[in-house]
Amino acid sequence: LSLSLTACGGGQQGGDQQKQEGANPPAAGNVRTIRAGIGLNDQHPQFKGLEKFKEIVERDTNGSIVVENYHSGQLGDDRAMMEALQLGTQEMTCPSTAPIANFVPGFSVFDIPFLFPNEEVADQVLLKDPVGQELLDMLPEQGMVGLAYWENGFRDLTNNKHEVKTVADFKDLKIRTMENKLHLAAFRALGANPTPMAFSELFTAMQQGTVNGQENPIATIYLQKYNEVQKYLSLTHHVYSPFVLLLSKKFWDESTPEEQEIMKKAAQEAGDYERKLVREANGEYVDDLKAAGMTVTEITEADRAEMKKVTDAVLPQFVDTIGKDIVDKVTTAVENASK
Ligand code: TF8
Repeated sequence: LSLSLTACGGGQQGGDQQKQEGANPPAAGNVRTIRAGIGLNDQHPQFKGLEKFKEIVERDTNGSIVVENYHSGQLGDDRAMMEALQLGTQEMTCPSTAPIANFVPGFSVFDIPFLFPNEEVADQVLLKDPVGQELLDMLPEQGMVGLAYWENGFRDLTNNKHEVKTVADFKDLKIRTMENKLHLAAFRALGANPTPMAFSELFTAMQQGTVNGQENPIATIYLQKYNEVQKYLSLTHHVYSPFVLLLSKKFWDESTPEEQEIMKKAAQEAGDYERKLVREANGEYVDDLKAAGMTVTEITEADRAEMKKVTDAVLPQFVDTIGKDIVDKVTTAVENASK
């Protein structure tokens, strides 16, 4: 019975006319499993957030939905996992918005360098302004449902060649970026030599010198032990990366309205918890990275403004792809939240 229910599921395309409410509610006693996979390791707050999600969902559905969490790319990299969600062969993942932009280009609005001045403004735009939900609403036609924003965080630059303080210092650094066109263009504009690469290949690439550097939030740099292969850390804060907790549309459509409500609420609660853990640990992680021998460089406001000027120049070529409407709504929301 459970097999036939799964096989009859609504299909991954948004165009099908099946009503969500009636779509294949689980038979009594039928347990369905969410396999959730992420690229980061189990020490990262993101994994602890998934554990929280599991706890809430299993409790509130009385075990009709079971959650199995996988870390360190055990189920594949971001792109492979999103494709598996579209096919309905995996149920959940939690990528940064930058790789999601390859599926829904509007999410690239968050790739605009130096868009958010601080975490409070990011929270306001993502969690309170309607544009946050408007972007999530674009996911179902790609076979995915965005349950909530979580936090990867402000991205900082590491490398093993020399200290990076100013725009001039990016020159000749081979930097791994996420698979995202705006990131590539921004680092090229800064004078670096960027190369896109899946996260799972990054550590080895740094170790073997295929790339000189990378950029990720402090928690990732510390918990993935990048200090073992990188000497210099610059607190550039050049991009704020949200995570989105994604569920396959197939699993969503096969859930009852009650289960959908439980998953949505659990995603938000676990996200609040995850955000709190990320923020609490940041300061400590910077100290630990210094103690581990990294040279940590603060960026002056003047140098950051110079970097922004350089990266702003590449934005016009991306406005049409992102959607002018989305760019305007997000920049207005940032302005309002910054007042
Ligand atoms: C990256 C991202 C990653 C996440 C994660 C692996 O650099 O920042 O942390 O997308 O899913 O690839």
